[in-house]
Amino acid sequence: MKIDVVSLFPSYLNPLNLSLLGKAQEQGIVQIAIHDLRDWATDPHRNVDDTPYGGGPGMVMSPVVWGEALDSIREQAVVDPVLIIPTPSGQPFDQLLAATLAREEHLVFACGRYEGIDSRVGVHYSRDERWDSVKEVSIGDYVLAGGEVAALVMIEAITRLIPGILGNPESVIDDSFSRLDCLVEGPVFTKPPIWRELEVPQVLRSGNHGLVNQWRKDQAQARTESFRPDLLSDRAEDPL
Ligand code: JCH
Repeated sequence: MKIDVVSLFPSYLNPLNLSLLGKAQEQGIVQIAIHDLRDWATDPHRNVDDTPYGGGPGMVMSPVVWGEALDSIREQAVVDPVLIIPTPSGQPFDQLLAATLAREEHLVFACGRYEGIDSRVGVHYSRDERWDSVKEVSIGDYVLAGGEVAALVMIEAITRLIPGILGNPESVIDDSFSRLDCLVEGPVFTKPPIWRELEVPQVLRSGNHGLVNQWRKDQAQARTESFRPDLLSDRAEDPL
């Protein structure tokens, strides 16, 4: 998978070269390129933003500069890429979207700053047949200072689903939200059996797999009821 990230603060994306993703890049499973948006600014001051039409606080990122950046990335591409624009007003990012995007060959993340990117950028690239699709995506109901951290979150969630990137594919399938029953995971334990007077539940050390599985289901149900009742009501509406 090829991933391009365009940002005014390219060093925000440095974590992409660490750990799991650093290794995946060395192995050639993923190729990540970080681009500085300012490289495509043309005016003498290399500005990338301007005042908002209709008034109001802050600045809006120029569609002219973004157009140059995204066109030039498309020129280098060998397949139609998916354009992902992080924004607090986008489609919610979830495990299903992560799994869908993990099957794509080329993702381009357009990370905005200030009050965001001129809305015509998303409209224009939705109509451009040289792009597979455009997705405006929110990672949650809070406002970040820019799209970089949202892109990091999405890239981590997406790339760990690519076959060969994790040594341990079963742990991926068993995660919260990738399970068909849509419950969060219950608690997990390792040695020692007693730590600071806290004991690992006896059932987990009983060796009875049937009892262990039932206990885990009950724990997952209880945790979901207390922290994520929304998941249980969604499930009731959903025939799956
Ligand atoms: C972003 C901002 C005020 C945006 C600029 C670009 C995504 N889930 C999620 N939270 N926040 C983001 C995100 C993504 C890209 C950008 N900002 C800051 C500030 C806004 O409207 C009043 C919009 C935030």
